[in-house]
Amino acid sequence: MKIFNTKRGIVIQYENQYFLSSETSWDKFVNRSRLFQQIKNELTNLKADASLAELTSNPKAPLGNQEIWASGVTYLRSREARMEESKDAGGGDFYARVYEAQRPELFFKAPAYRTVGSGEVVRIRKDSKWNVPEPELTLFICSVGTIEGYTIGNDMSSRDIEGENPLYLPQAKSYNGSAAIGPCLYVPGEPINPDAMISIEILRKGQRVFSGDISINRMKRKHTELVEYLFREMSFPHGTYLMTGTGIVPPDTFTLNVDDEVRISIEGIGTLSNRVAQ
Ligand code: DO4
Ligand code: MG
Repeated sequence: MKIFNTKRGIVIQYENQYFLSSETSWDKFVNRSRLFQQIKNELTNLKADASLAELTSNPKAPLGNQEIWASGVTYLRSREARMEESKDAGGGDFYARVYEAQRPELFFKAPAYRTVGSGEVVRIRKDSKWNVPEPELTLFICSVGTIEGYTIGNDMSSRDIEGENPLYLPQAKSYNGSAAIGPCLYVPGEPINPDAMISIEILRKGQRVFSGDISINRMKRKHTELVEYLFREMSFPHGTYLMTGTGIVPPDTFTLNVDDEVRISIEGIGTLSNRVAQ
């Protein structure tokens, strides 16, 4: 089941049919435990409407008042790339340690008003020369702490700023337009397929300049482990999103340019597509 936040309201796609929910508040609609079963029950009172399909090709971010949090160094590739970029600053060892440590790296990425949806622009900072997208499976966790759905996230990152000093992480990671999620909230009856692939392609003037893919089962940590730490000392009255870290980092010679298009796909969810601006 996929939930789209559209200009006409909340559209549910289930078994190739489309339904408009009578609930108009995104926060109220998504922030429920056993979300799949609850929505499925509600569908029995709704009438399928094929004309709603069109709205799902131009959705808003699947977001109300949820915060976006992120996990770091959960894949070997992220650990390697970050050790390399920060070695001159003497920060490399921290990434190796956090990869092995019991406590994961969790950081605040963005409030809703700094987050964009599919079809909108993500930004690179004017004071940075080395920028990459980070394609990440993103969990939706309701306020009681259970994983209820998934979306695709782009954790835009300034590698030169983070590499200069790990203490600059908030500046490398959080700025206007640094987070993208979408195109929908995927709410399956079971946890997502552990072998689902994440893939990314970056287009420049229509030509592919980078592509990569990885299976989500290459992640070192369990989704529930990340959630358990996130919820230890924080409450989320509307539920929250949690990006689970990147397993794909372009080579060190690559940086994003203005007008590049970043397309991130995850099996079962769809494609998050964003143009880059400054
Ligand atoms: O340690 C810094 C951030 C890591 C991150 O964003 C990732 O691994 O995806
Ligand atoms: Mg990341």
